[in-house]
Amino acid sequence: MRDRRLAALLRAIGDESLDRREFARRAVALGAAATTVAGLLAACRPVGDDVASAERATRDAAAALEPLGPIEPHLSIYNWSDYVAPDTIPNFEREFGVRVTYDVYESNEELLAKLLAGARGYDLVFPSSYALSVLVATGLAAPVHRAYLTNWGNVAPLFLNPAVDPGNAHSVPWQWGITGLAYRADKVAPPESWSVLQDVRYAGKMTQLDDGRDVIGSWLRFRGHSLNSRDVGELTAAKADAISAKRNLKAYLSAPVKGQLISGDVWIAQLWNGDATQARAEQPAIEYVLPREGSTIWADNVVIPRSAPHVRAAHEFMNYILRPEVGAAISDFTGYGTPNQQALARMEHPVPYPTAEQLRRLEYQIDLGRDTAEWDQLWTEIKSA
Ligand code: N2P
Repeated sequence: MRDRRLAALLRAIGDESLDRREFARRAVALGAAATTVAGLLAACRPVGDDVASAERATRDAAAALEPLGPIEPHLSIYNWSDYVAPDTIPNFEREFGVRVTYDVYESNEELLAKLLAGARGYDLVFPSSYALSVLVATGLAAPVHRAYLTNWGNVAPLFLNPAVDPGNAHSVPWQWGITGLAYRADKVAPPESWSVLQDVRYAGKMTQLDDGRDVIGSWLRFRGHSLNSRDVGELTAAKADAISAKRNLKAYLSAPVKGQLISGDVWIAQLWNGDATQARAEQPAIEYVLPREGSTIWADNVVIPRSAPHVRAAHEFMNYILRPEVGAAISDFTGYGTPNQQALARMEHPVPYPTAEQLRRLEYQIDLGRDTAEWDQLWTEIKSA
């Protein structure tokens, strides 16, 4: 039934009686996962759509040169958890006279689901590159008025002009990091391979991220494949490996696993490097490794949704975090890498860029387009196995 209704919606986009944003809203309302919706949209790109997005880009480029109104007294931020320094928000509120509402999420899928379902009210969100490309393609990311970013020159050249957002027309780089294994060095030897998650000796003491891209990606890498694979055979093997590891897992748990690593309830956790650094500050026995088969390197970005009510305050915040001392404080607290070259120079614990050897084992996730639905289905099957 749901599939029939989705198919009807898809036909409606095809004959242009429904626009893509309305399609996304209705499909999510029918219970389709956000990533599935993004995949369907990519798959059914109607004739003329490239023209439509080119027209939007031209309109946006012109709009980005227009002056913004005065700063609003509110700002609503929707960010990953534990991804800002404790004083970043209070200092901004005090200096700019803006009251900030701050909500958190744990995955790109959670963010995309909200925005594709038509959530309004957020002024700033923080997608990883592949999720940014979905927001740009669906027209959900607003153009950045660069004239308001007087600190833009602090961004390291490496982070300028990413393929997913040419010219940084809709985004400001935020933090970068990698996905690996955090472990309790007082309990286990350094886990060198993703296969440790299949080791029954640690059953009940291990977790993987609650994130289909990261879980399936780790098992693809384990067999020597790209973590962006669309090959049915490779994906089927990844599913089997994920399910065999799942028998040993305490849970699929993302950033909140830190508490359990600290308490010793969890000994090995698939985790992002900065969150592991944060946990280590409280429990020095927590170490971190990049498994030998390799993993994800990612860059997250600050984006203003097109429906944002406080666009000027959002720009002031973007410019604020580009200050060297503010950027340094954020990365010193989060444990992640900063794309701000002036901030890097001031950090107490700078996160160095991965070595050439590590980079050979690291891959960026890309938007899977029409194959997103296949991945979503696999993740659902793994979670319910
Ligand atoms: C911070 C989350 C890191 C973001 N808790 C992973 N892209």
